[in-house]
Amino acid sequence: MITSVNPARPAEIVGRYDVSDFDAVEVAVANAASAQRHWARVPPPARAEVIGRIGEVMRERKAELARLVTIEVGKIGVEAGGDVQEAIDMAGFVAGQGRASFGDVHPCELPDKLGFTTRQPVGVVALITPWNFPVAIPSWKVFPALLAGNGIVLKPSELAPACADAFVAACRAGGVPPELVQVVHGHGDTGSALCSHPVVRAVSFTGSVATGRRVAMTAAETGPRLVSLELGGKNAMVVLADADLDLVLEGALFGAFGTAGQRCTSTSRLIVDRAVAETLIGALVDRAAALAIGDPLDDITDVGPVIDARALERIEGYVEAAVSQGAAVACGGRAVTVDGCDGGTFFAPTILAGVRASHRVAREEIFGPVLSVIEVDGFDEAIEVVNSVDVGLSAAIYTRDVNSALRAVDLIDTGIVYVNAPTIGAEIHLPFGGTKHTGNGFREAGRRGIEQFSEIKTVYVDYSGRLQRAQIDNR
Ligand code: UN1
Repeated sequence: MITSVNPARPAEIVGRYDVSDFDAVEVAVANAASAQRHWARVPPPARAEVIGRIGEVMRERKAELARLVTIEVGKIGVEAGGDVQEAIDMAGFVAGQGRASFGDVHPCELPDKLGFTTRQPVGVVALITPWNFPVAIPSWKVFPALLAGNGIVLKPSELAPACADAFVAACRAGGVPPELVQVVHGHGDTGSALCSHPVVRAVSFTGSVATGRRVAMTAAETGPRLVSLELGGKNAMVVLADADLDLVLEGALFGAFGTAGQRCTSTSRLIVDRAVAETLIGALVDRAAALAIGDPLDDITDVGPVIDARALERIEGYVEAAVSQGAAVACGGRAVTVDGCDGGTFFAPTILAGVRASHRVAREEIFGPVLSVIEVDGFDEAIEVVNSVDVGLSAAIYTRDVNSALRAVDLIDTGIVYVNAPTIGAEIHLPFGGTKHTGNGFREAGRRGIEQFSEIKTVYVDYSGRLQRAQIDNR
């Protein structure tokens, strides 16, 4: 059994779910496979209409879904609404793609011959999603996979099963054939039964680098299969000496402490030119210390809980390690209790000053409201520090100088770069993903979001009525 609880009040149970064992995975895959055979025959514009209707259902249910996001994963109201809105936007975008081109037409080197490409479904896809965007991230995977004509088995995080069930209920209410989208609940064993199932042809995973490696290995050992990975970040915001510091302040607070720092795009390193560091740290500390930590159902709350006690312990461990390596806690740095939220796992927005690029806290993903400030001398050192980690999801540069901004865009090794905006807040019609250990080359969302769920088919049509040999008869 999985018990999902409210992280703000862990005694409050959101739901209980049976763990899907090997047999349950077997049934889910078989059902998805049989429904997929019919779905693959539905023309893409008709599949797209269903996806559009799912978006409408989610719009009608937005408040209800957002509330579930708040009570299951602890997001404050506006951010929970944003999570659901991201899925609604994705439905609209993917629905439009149902009438877009699925391939290209090419001239052929021989007369009376045509070449074109189209896309075919891979079959049954396994989608393994994290708890931190419990509606948005399933939508990034489910909608493109549906448009591509696949059957789906979704394995959500064991920390957000209720949101996944509500997401799938909306899909069915929108008209998805009931068997086509299956959900299995569980931990690593359920995921690995799914990833190694012979009928599952593609696996799409979002989560940590360590789990991503295990998923890829399991899928490869019994594959090959298409595997797409969207893994960790260690996202940096660079502040050059000429930056608009008021803008930096707003961006850093939202990037680092929005969603209690639990986005894979959260700003985790503030790489500041020494010339402005003291002023900036002072202003940041004042503002961070004034953020309201509390029940995410409460409108005045800025920062809700972290997901669970394990996360709290991990975050505390990082702060201790930073201090023992010579950093200073400029604000926060500790767990806090909130009235009316017994056992809630809250951590104060934390700024660590005097962090060096080599410190553990500057290299590993923390996934909590902790911002490490690293001081540098100028542009070159800033870029070197940005690129000194082994992941590359999102980065930001604040400067008023267009030359520095665009040079940074060229030199920063991440999948997403923001200029004068924080590291969070990607829009769904642009590609999302990262370099180095953040991923394996795929991008989610945007026009290419469908690539991980479909195979390109190259077609030659010879209407000459005779055998024509390429590379021979025309030479
Ligand atoms: C994630 O943190 O896993 O760019 C996804 C953003 C959101 C998505 C984040 N639109 O911050």
